[in-house]
Amino acid sequence: MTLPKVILVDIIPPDTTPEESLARLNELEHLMWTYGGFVIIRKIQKRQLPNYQTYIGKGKLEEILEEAVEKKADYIVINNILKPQQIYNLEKQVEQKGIKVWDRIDLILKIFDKHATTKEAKLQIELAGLRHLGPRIFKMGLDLMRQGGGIGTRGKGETNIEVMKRHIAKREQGIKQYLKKIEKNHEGQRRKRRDYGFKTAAIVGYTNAGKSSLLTALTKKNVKIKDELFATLDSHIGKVFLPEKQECALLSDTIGFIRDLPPELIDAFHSTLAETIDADLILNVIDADDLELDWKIKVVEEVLKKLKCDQKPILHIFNKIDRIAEHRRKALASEYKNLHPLFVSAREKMNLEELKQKIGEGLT
Ligand SMILES: Nc1nc2c(ncn2[C@@H]2O[C@H](COP(=O)(O)OP(=O)(O)OP(=O)(O)O)[C@@H](O)[C@H]2O)c(=O)[nH]1
Ligand SMILES: [Mg+2]
Repeated sequence: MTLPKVILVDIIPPDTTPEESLARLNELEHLMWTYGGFVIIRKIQKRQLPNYQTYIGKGKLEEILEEAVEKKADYIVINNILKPQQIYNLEKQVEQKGIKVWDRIDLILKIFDKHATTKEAKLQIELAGLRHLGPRIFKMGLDLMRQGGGIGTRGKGETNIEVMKRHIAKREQGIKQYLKKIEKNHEGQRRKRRDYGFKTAAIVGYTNAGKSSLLTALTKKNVKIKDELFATLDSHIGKVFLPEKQECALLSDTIGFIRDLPPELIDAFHSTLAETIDADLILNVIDADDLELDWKIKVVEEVLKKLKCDQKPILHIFNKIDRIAEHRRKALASEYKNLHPLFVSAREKMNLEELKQKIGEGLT
């Protein structure tokens, strides 16, 4: 199977540092690779404000479109969150050449779609997709109407849009109802666990930090572990025995976080994230081998705030220490000493006993 050819585009503020702009594009490429695409060109445009109509500035856009046609690209993926109208305007310029235009959310949703295994995850993705695509669908309807021309057919166009709107609203409603039912079910299960006296700790962190690996290492629960972004989309729960306390606690693993996570996605994944929202303790897993961990820690903090989890007790776990040298570990320990970092390796099972002890202390 030949992979689709992709052009990556990132529009960044002029004061972005070279390191940061490289990191942004690398992450986008990792996302693209996770989806299954072959990156042929990477483009950056520095701009204070995006172009109102097409997001990308005129000159740069012409250059990109020319190269896209010449190199027979299949996708142009823009690393920003565009207005549906802007994506639509861009797509209009290339659709005849068979080129598709996606923004960052389109790409994330496509990866989610590829990795989703449960009905719950699939429906959550559809819901987020409807919200993200919705206006784009209306816009398509409007265009059809305009092509129809004269006043005589306008009424028909309007009706089409009305029909489309109603259809989408009904589907959205149906999904929300179904998800609510699932959430009630989960709630019931959590109540039961609480009644049995189980405390819960929720593993969170940037995507690919090693959350599922940590759950597996601590509980022997088998969760998909992959060097891909968003390998996990559902929540998984395992039991961990805490020797000091001579009792078990429950650990949950769930979907990872990422920069620019749109609020509608967090909303749509409410029932999956409920396990985190409800936990007694948060285990924040950080990839110690990641040179960009600083802003990733901030992203995770922001999402925790959005989930109203930032006031819960949090353990900061620096994972993958088998991959870093002693001097980096020392540097991290001093740089992040206010977070009281705990250094572990989920893969090599290093320092897990100490971690269990801290979990025990955090749960009292
Ligand atoms: N060297 C090393 N690699 C690790 C460690 N923990 C996880 N990894 C690797 O990091 C990658 C991501 O691991 P996962 O456990 O799937 O990460 P995750 O945070 O659950 O990722 P998502 O579910 O995709 O958000 C995999 O290739 C793991 O093998 C570790 O302690 N050391
Ligand atoms: Mg995972």
